[in-house]
Amino acid sequence: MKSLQFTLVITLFTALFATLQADSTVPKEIVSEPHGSTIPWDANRVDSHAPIGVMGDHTHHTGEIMLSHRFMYMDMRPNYVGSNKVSASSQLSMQGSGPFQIMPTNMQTQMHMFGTMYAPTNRLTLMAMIPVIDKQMDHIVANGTTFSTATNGIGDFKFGGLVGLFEKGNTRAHLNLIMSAPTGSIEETGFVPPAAGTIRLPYPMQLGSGTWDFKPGITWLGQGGNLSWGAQLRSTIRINDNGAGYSLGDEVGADIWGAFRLSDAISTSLRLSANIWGDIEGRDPMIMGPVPTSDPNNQAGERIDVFAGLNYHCQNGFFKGHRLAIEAGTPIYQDLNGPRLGMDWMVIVGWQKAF
Ligand SMILES: [Cu+2]
Repeated sequence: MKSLQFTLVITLFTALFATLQADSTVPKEIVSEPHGSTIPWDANRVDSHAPIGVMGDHTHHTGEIMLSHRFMYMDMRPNYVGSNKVSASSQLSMQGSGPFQIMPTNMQTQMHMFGTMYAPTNRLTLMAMIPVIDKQMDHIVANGTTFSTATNGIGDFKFGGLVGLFEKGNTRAHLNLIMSAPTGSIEETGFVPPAAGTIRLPYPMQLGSGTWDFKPGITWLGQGGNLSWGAQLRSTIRINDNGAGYSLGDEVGADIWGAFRLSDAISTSLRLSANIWGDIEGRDPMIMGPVPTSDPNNQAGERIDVFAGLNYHCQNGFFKGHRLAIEAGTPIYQDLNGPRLGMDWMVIVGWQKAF
């Protein structure tokens, strides 16, 4: 299975280089053909950037550099079995009918994502992102006591290219070819009172995947009048097993959004985000315990979130060209291989500036 994925990665990178080769010989006029009366896609519009929660949504013109910083806060609660909410205590052996000695009750994830983009040509935008992550999880024990664990540090470094596919009138599309390097720790430990010691913490508290991951996707964008819209299909393919003996589940996701331009500087947006991810393959022998977060078969799920957002693109003065954006979302559907904590709400704020 892993060698099949490796072949897929090689094939896609070959396709990338073939595209770049072709790029140098295709005149610009053929790449973008203005369509009669249609106004061409405008990269300077406030809503030319997708809602801030979408990554790799836009490309840049030759020579442009962009810096960005996003902050994300996510609150997870309560536990789900399938699409049903269940109380933590109902899953405990002494208080409920469940098999567990420990249950998570809620989790908070904070992430700072620092990013840079650079376009060597109009057809290719390179990008790199490094996250700094802070996680904390509260638990209840079968005897009624509670405790929390926390981890923090850098996550997995992501880098790659966005390759223009076409630009036709007021629509355009690009490929997202992103790799994730295993720079995040998968050996985070914490003091767990029921274990009476410091042990390696369960999978959701680790900071990285530990694997090289390929994240191919495709993004499509359109504009018309004061409206804009877009869609992105994305995936995460774990290429190898990590040093601890497992790989996180593969993922596929899709986003669709629409934005309305209120002025040259401000647009509002609505986004639907659907995600499906698999269980863990293999297991880390250091991660164990009578808690569902330590079970490799207790991780998979699917979820659809709805987000409302605001983009701001400063038009004049000292901060001309700076972009600020915010987006907040909550699930409208989730079905989890639980018991497992579900997402309750999240907010993302971001700053971007191109030079
Ligand atoms: Cu950018």
